[in-house]
Formats: sequence, structure tokens, C-alpha cells
Amino acid sequence: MSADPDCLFCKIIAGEIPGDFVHRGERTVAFRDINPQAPVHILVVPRGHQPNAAATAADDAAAFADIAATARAVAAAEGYDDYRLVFNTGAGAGQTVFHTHGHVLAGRSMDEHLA
Ligand code: IU
Repeated sequence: MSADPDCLFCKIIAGEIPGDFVHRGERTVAFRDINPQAPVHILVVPRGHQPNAAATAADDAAAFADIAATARAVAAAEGYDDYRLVFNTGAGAGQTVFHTHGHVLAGRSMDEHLA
């Protein structure tokens, strides 16, 4: 599976940088966001390097099913059936780490995340 030696999330997946993992699967991992924006804020990350969700959609659409299933599982493990799954896609949309990841946000009114 491809990895980018300069990618922060590839380094976390490889264990070169510590991550607070809640899931390590065959195709996805999940770890807690270092700067949580909600009581539960977990990043779901495909192991294969793609720069963003648009590239994943174009090149590995099945990865989205894995991300969605992992998001549901990690939210449920935290005790939440209701959660938000967000993909910031491109710098203009606020993306800062250019390895596809979904933000799983739960634990307070999701209205606060609509802006
Ligand atoms: P974004 O969608 O690319 O903006 O999200 C990147 C997230 O990665 C952001 O919420 C950061 O807090 C988070 N993060 C992290 O969890 N660990 C890190 O070492 C770094 C960023 I740098």
C-alpha cells in the first residue's frame, strides 16, 4: 500500500510519530484528533496515501465504504449513534493535512459545526 515519506499521517500510521489510536484495521486506522473540536473527535484515515477525499473518490471509491464503516464503529465504541463525518477537501475548504481523513465528531450539538 502506498505511503508518502513526507506525510504526517503516513508517519502516524507507520508508528514513526505517536498517535492515540482507537482502531487499527486492514484498510483504515482511527486516532484521536490532537486538537479536539468536540468531546469525541476522531480521525478515520485510510492506510493508503491519497491527498484528499476527492482523490480517494476518484482512485479508490471503495475506501469510502471502509471509512464510513470505521466511522460508525468508532462512534459506537464511544457510545454515540449520532455523529458527524466531515471531509475537508482542499486548502480552500480548510484542509491542512493532505492525506485523506474523515473527522468523526460527536458528543455535543452538531449545530455548532454547521458554520
Ligand atoms: P484538516 O481537515 O486537514 O483540517 O484536519 C487535520 C486535523 O489533523 C486537524 O483537526 C488537526 O487537529 C489534526 N492533527 C492531528 O490530529 N495530529 C497532528 O499531529 C496534526 C494535526 I499537525
